[in-house]
Amino acid sequence: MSKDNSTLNPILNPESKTHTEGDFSHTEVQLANRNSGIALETLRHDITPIGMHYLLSHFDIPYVEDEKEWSLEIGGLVNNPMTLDMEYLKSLPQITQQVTLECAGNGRALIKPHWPSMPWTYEAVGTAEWKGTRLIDILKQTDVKDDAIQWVFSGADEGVDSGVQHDFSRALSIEMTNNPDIMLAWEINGQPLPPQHGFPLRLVVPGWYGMASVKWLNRIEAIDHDFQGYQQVGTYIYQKDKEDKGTPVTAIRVKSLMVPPGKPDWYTRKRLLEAGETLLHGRAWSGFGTPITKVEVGVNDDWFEAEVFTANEKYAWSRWQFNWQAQAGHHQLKCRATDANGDVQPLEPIWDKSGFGNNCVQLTDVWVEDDLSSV
Ligand SMILES: Nc1nc2c(c(=O)[nH]1)N[C@H]1C(S)=C(S)[C@@H](COP(=O)(O)O)O[C@H]1N2
Ligand SMILES: [Mo]
Repeated sequence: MSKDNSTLNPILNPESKTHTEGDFSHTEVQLANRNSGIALETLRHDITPIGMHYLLSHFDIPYVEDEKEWSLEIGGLVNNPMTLDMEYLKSLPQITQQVTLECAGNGRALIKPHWPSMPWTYEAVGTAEWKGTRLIDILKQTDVKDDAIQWVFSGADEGVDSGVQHDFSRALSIEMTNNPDIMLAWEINGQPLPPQHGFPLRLVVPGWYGMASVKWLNRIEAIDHDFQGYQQVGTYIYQKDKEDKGTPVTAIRVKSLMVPPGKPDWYTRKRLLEAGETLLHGRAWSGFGTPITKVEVGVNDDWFEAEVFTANEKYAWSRWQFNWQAQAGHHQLKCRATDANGDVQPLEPIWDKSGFGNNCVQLTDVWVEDDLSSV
């Protein structure tokens, strides 16, 4: 008997996604409620407070009652496979690093017609202070075999995407993992990782978009081929269209954001401001810890250079500020960062198919009144 469509499991046989006209769907709102972004005013904090850092979890957050239950298996093409518990990991030399993490899909909500996925506008970014141990020190103990070319990092969460069942796994080349700044982290901002950030153990790959920093890490495996897991080859690829082989998403692209000035309108988030001197400020960051060399502020069609306060730590965002004489009327404010490689944020988005890596300048609409007390 041939199966008609009504008997096909829609999770394992989904319709392929296409760009969608019109408003965001219920499904996108549902995703947005699970995966919160930062409130832009928290860009004021050098370190984003716990609970205000953005979140992106594809599947369910694993329930781990006690970190004593946890173990990290390291195997595959190694001469010395290991099973490590949290107590052992915490006995290793510790490092603490401030790292700005950004989701590769940040900015995707601006693509038109939109791509059905997590609809971030600007807010999928945050800076945390991670404590843990260097990944490379542990990997060295495994005596990896000569034919291994990649390490695969897997989390305890599993689910389905585009009909493919998998656990969340990502690979890095053996060469990449020689970077001593990649860490296994168990603390954020001085506290144990909360469930949503990967309790009890996660990978932190500084300078890369967030997908590389595998949460709920419980397996590391050395392999002798290019990893074909869904999160490696089925997504996180810059592709013009479905036919394009594309290039993998890796480093964060140079970007800046502004703390929206004045007061918000509750529903639209548009800004109301009184005329006069106004401090415009925000943050700027780039990939692989590349320093920010310039931030410009745009007021309508004019550009001004802002003052940049370079971050104390390599992978943390830098603060910038600019004094603006706000005059009555409607204005569009922008900010645009340049990094030490000479990379500059584009004024218009450079879209790939699903809206990855959109680092185009943020637009902030403000309405300025001479005297707010009289309105
Ligand atoms: N195991 C696992 N790790 C994961 C994810 C996930 O869904 N599962 N999401 C990734 C993505 S896409 C991002 S942007 C970051 C977000 O980290 P955060 O939620 O701690 O901010 O985690 C990454 N690590
Ligand atoms: Mo992400």
